[in-house]
Amino acid sequence: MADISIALSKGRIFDETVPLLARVGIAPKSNGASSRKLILATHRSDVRLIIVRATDTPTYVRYGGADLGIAGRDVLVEHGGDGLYQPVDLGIAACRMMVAVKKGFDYEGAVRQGARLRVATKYVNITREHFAAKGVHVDLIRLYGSMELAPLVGLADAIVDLVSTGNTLRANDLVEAEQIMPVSARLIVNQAALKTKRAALQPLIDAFAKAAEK
Ligand code: PRT
Ligand code: MG
Repeated sequence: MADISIALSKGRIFDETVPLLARVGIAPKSNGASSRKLILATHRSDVRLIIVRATDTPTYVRYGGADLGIAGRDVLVEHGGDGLYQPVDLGIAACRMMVAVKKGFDYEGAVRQGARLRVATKYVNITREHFAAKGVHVDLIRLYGSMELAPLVGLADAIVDLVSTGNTLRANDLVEAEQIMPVSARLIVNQAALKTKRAALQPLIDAFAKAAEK
């Protein structure tokens, strides 16, 4: 039987994928969250899990380092889902991509007046496209984390980041100004593998689709 590898990241993607995998009939042999291993065997001898950085998942799958992968829509849109088959929205790790500003900042007014906005984010491509489509001029400030800090110290007028509970924004006196898109994790598939290993992959893809529908 063909060997199948599934790339996914630690943290919330892993945690929310494990119950889905269980419904598909796959259980990791070791506890992935605490293990330092980057390749995890499962109780199905033909299936293994590859642990990667969230932003690297599409790259591993595109170049055949893994046959399947589980990646957030944010990562797929920002870094490109080109060359990947994306058959199933798994509905897990759900959140939303938002523009957020400091409480009291008149975002609508700034946009209406055609002001030049300074926007801090790690999602520079998504942000550029969003504001270009609105005809709003922005100065993009690329950050790699803790975006919430930028408006508080005067580095930016707005940030673009993921929001789930809203607790992080609230804790930092920020408010949601505009939604850019809803985000959830997708099953992604290497296109060549789908041809050469279809007999093994298609039933797994179908099982994921079934496990994802509630
Ligand atoms: O953390 P690390 O630097 O290792 O990598 P990562 O941040 O890419 O990984 P991880 O595990 O944090 O996120 C992986 C994927 O989870 C993302 O690509 C999203 O598709 C998805 N996801 C879902 C989220 C969130 N919800 C989320 N809330 N990713 C990040 N967040 C962060 C957000 O950036 C903000 O800092 O959580 C904070 C806000 O959460 P609330 O609940 O306070 O609103
Ligand atoms: Mg994170």
